[in-house]
Amino acid sequence: MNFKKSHKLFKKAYELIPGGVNSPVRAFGAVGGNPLFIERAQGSKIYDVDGNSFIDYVLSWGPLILGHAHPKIVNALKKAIEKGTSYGAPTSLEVELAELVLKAYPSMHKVRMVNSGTEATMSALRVARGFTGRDKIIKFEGCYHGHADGLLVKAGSGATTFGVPDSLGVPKSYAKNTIILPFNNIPALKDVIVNKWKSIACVIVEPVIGNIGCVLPKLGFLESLRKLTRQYGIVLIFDEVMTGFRVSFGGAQAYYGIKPDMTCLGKVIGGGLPVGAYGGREEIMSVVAPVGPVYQAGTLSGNPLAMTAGIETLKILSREGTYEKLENRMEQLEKGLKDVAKKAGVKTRFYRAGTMFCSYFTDVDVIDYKTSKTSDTAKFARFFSNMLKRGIYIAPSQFEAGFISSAHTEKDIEKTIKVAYESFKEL
Ligand code: KE4
Repeated sequence: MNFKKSHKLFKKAYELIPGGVNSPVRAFGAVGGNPLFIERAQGSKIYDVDGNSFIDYVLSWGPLILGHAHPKIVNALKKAIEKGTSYGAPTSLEVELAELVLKAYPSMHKVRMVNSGTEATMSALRVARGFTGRDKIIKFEGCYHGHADGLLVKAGSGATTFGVPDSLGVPKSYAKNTIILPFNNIPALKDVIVNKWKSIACVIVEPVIGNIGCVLPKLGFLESLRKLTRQYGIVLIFDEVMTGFRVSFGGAQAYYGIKPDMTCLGKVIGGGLPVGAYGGREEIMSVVAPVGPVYQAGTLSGNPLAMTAGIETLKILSREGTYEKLENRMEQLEKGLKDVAKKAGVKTRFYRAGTMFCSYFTDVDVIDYKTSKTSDTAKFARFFSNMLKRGIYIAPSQFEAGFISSAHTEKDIEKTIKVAYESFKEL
């Protein structure tokens, strides 16, 4: 494979854009080499500017659960765009998507559309603080909730990849209101809540952590989290920007049977266009402007194109059989990857929730940020490039989740498993 045009473009981009990318993890910093510049994508495949094709397991970091350029979404967008792109006024599309989301997430009585996952979580925190009158928040080490200042305190996404868990530029005054706890550790959580509950507005959590790879909640962890937060009047926020419609149609909350007070969504509900959303119980959402005193706004929030893509996506996802097909493909991939790693004599730990997954190069059970760091990232980097040169595009960082779509065929998975075997052997 040659990547000449990508390299040329990267050189130019590097002069114009910080690191040559519009989001850090895309720079291949964790795996070495230069990022590929993508020309187009279709179904399970992406095609770079040098004409190379890859089976894609990044899927724009989760949104494209139906694969790239799904014909129904493309056609719906073509019709929508002829009616204009944004009005800054309410439309029936916002009502339709809100209805679809609230039906799938009954823990929410009201939902507000925004333009990214970051906006969703940032707004949810402000609402929780406004509702409780308390200032502190609890998050878990390794969880990434977007780049709002108070959340970039031991973030788990790009920051972990670059080994800089805190971000410069976050005022100490913000960080002091953020309490960081280890995931899956109830005693630590209980200790903080029992002693500090009067100042704690909310706990925000990725119910399955997708930003240090894929880390599952231990049995009872989410239940204890729910019980403790309810007991002390602390708002429980499930950040389902990644897990929403991915772990199951109803997200991790349906999968694990937990009812949070608020939920943040993004990615899948935009069908590949910029969307985020936050919502929750009636009484909590009643503090949101213009009804209540907590302000939040957005020029393009609920814009007709993003709503159209989201509506089409959720309609197709809600169809009988869609999740069974996704599950079958995921099982095939999981079994295959585990088998060939073993056959090649490479120690890995594989985790998945619904159709998000991660394979760590470690023989330690990965249950939190600390144990995720036992993975051999140099080995991961070699595995990444072995897969890439054979036409398989996985996340360019050990500390990211992989995703499949309903466009991934049995043959795609067979090819992926075969290439993974060669890539493991070549390590
Ligand atoms: P955005 O602001 O990137 O739309 O969403 C932030 C966010 C919030 N919550 C969770 C659980 C998330 O995973 C994310 C964003 N995920 C990363 C992937 N690790 C986006 C990829 C990137 O930053 O380029």
